[in-house]
Amino acid sequence: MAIREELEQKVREQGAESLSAADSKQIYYGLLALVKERLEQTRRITGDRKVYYISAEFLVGKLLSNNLINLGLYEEVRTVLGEAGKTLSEIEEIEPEPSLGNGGLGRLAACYLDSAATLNLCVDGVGLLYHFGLFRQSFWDYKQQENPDVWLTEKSWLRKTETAFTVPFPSGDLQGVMYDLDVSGYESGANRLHLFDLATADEEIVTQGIDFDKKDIARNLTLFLYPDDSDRAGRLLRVYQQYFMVSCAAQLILKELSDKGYALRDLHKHAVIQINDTHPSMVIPELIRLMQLQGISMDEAISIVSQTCAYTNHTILAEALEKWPLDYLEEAVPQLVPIIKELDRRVKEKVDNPALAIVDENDLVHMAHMDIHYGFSVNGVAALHTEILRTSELSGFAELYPEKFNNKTNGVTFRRWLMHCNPALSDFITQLIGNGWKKDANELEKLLSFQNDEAVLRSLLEIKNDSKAALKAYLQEKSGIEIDSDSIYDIQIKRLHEYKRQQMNALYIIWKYKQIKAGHRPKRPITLLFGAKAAPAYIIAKDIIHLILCLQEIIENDVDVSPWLKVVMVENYNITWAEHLIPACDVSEQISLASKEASGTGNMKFMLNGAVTLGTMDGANVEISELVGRENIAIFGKSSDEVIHLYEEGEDRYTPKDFYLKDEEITELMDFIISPQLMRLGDPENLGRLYRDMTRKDWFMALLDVKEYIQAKERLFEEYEDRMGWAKKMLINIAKAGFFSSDRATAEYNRDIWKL
Ligand code: 26V
Repeated sequence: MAIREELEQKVREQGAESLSAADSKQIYYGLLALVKERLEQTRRITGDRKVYYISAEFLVGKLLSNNLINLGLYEEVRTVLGEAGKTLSEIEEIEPEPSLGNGGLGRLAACYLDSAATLNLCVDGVGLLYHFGLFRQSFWDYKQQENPDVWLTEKSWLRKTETAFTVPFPSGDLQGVMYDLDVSGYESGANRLHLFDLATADEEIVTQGIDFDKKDIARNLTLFLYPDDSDRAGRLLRVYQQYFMVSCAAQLILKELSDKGYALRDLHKHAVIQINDTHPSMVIPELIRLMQLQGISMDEAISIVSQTCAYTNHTILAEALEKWPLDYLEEAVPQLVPIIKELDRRVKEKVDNPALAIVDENDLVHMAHMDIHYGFSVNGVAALHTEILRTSELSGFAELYPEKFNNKTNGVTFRRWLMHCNPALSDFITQLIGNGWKKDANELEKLLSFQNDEAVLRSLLEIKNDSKAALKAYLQEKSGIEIDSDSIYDIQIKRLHEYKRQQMNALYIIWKYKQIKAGHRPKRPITLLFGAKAAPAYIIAKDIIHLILCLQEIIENDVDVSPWLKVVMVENYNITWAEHLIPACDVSEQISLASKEASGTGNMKFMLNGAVTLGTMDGANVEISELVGRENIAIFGKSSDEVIHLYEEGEDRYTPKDFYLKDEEITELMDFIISPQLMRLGDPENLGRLYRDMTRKDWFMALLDVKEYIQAKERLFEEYEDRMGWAKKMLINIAKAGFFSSDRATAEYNRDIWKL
């Protein structure tokens, strides 16, 4: 049946008279039913060998357009809707965004599932079905508030399956029920994302905001992603959640193996488990435990599991590298403790180096160490990151197991991050170089032949202007905020973390505010856009949000400055916001302290959409700069080597106080944070704490790079005025983005690790 008739029928089932009379809700649910049927008919990717990508996060985003594109229905549906006087974006407004992730780690998992299906690789995801996911952020009194994100609806893309597993806990057994999401590939077959829910989960136990009884695991296990871990009960809950996830995953893997008729001993021949950061690390002892229950010896179980598991490291930040106190594990997962101790004993027998132990002298269990000893592959997520792992953070391991270490520079799916979020640019590219880039992203390089073509460059600028106008309209509708679409859009969107240095960007705002106050107006107005959630217990991160929101307000109400400078922090930043912000961006802020950002993936999405990066030599920025050349990116700040040396120098490595006191300009910027003007508007406790932290500790060295940052930013804004020159930079960035396709990254995982 043609899509038109099929959709007519589906909207009637939703109670509409006809498509043209249907409201957005009826059309959305009609399309949902239609696309779900198509997905069920889509060929299932199968294989004798299969990857299980286990992750605490899968930030899949809204799925309607994504599935329409992949199933080849996008254009037709766009046309049919257009004839009925509707747009796809109106319809998508109805779809709730699944709240199953926090940031880059989860979004990367979603991109890889998309690419694996596209490349016909048999890769299923395994994770948890969080009822309220990551909290919903709102602002009140210039502060972040957290509330449950109610995203699960009666009708959704999820399919409840018959599969359920029993997971043993000291307080009794709990049931995990499997829900599936179909993962379509672009003009290809489909894989699945398996999400386990606790059969007895009870949303009613949530009381105030996101508070609930952390000890009631029989009812709370799958309610929230990353529940507050500022107390012991919260940290134990994280362990319970992780164990619930990996036990369900391990049982699923063994069940599928036996359903296919393979022997348990052949697990490593038929399955690869990709451990996405350390949240799923307990899958290693859990698999060993389950194999032992089926009569396999410890020796053999260890050997098989070690040939099955591969670990991806996504951070070198010490505080993010999970280390669980042994007594937590004894309380939460006592059945794993003897196995973990045995794994540790074998390590200690083999190597006499306390730095490589699984259980350290303080009885902390280093999850990453277990992954490295008992997995066959360890990969970093960008060239620089892997290099730092090899030579510094994990050097002892790299010496012991050089063959295990490999790099897989991250990638993003161009279906979502260009074709879906920026159809005008996508169509324009196709008009210039044909369709081939959609399957082979390297073909984008063909665009380079247009770098001096004035008509092409003008069109690029026009497309950008249209996206900027679209963002202006979207912001107006969503938050009533008015921005100037002729201004430069400078955007920083990512988790809020001190190492990402949103606070340094805030210092720029203060600097620019003072400049304008002193009569130095910019050539063109500047709009600085932010999007970021802070972990609920991360106090300084919340103080930084407070500062930015206060600055937003002060500037808004200052008639001298507001025509020239605008600060907007969007509420509840998520994938949908990113899809609106990224196409409209002129300047992409990637300003982490060098060596701290493992890769970044937003940097890739911005580049692909023709933004110019303002960044440090960190993560994948390094590779971006090598690809586009120094004329097409603005690099500033200390290098990762310099930063690593500073940290090695210990206590007196770097003293922010010196920068603060010795440089008048920095003194002025910092003092503004506690000026009467700010303290009157904001909360003196929050602002005072941030000021003290930044002048005394400044662990991520914002004051070290801030002056160079301001200069580099000003220079870039100057360059923006050469419109043709800028358009050429845009074109070169787009043309060189092909390397950052997740199709390339996934193919490399398969070539070097999965070997499907
Ligand atoms: C760690 C923790 C520690 C406890 C509190 C909650 C929490 C949540 C997430 C994590 C993992 C942090 C690792 C992470 O997200 N890394 C990011 O991975 C991206 C994909 O590889 C990469 O682009 C980013 O640079 C990296 O920060």
